[in-house]
Amino acid sequence: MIGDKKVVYSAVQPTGVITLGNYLGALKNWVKLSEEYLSIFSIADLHALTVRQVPAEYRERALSFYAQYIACGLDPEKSIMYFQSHVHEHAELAWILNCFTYIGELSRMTQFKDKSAKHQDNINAGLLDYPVLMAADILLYQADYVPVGVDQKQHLELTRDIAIRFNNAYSPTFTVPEPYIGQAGSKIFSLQDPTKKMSKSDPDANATISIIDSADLIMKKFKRAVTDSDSFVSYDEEKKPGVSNLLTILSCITGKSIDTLVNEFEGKGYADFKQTVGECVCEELKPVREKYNELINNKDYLYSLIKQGAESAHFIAQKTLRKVYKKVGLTQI
Ligand code: ATP
Ligand code: LTN
Repeated sequence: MIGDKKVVYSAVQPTGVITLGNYLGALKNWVKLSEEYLSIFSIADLHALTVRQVPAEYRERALSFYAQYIACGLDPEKSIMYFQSHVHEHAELAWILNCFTYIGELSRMTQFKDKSAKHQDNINAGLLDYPVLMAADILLYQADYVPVGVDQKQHLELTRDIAIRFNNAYSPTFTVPEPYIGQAGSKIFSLQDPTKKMSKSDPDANATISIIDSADLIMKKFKRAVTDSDSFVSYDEEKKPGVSNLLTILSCITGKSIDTLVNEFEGKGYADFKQTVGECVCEELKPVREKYNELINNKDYLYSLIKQGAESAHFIAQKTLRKVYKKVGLTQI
């Protein structure tokens, strides 16, 4: 809470491309929530340094992500939108919270286990500490709700534990946040291996849809999407993960229930089904792509928004950090 307003906070790391999974699992919900709450969204550019980045590309990508946030419907005049690295309080609060987090808790995190298996040559301390920085992001802004995909639920639970631990050790300091996980789009799967989540950094371009892919490319990717050897549309996550994933995507976009969609496709084959899913996704993403193309050519405008976002975020963050420093007994001057 800030004043009498409930706060929504979320972030995405600027890695790979923003996918249909990120859009349906997170960004679409951000837009919805931003109409009702004080909303703060960041580009988690410190987080993504846990994996090696090429500096010049990284800078470009972060800017592109910011433009994509706006293209998805977020309004920088209504929500606070900024880069994590522009608000130094994130790193500072993370340090304090490190002293309230146990190594055992961090080493149990699924994302840590997955990422360390994937980057065996670079299992750095940042990878382990990642959820503490995420807790700092959220707690700095006294967030009530954190809209994320289901894969981030575990990090949210840890954030809550850290907040409660700190509040109990001193006095109520942090709002204890709740995850906001939209039902249908909480997990969208890869188009090539529907047992794996659709991931921003998947090296197989056919496995993901970028939210700024051209219509042609989107149609091609859906045509190539892995299904199964049956020829009827029905929902069964275990036996028909590919078809079920396409049904989820279609349901998220059209707002129709899975049952309604299954009825609509009765007697129709996979070719028709994939064509419809592809067309619906193209239709949904057309305005996003158009708005993005307009924005990305106006860099001065984007930088002015980013600066304004950093100032607004900093104003809130420094208040919380000052309170925390005082509570733990650091000398105030
Ligand atoms: P990476 O592959 O680089 O780890 P990612 O695709 O998992 O990235 P994140 O930056 O970790 O993306 O996530 C951004 C937001 O999108 C988070 O809220 C996350 O929960 C959500 N999200 C990511 N992938 C999916 C998915 N496949 N389905 C639904 N939501 C998703
Ligand atoms: N860890 C998240 C990205 C992220 C985030 C956050 C999400 C960083 N800070 C704060 C919500 C709130 C991820 O990997 N998807």
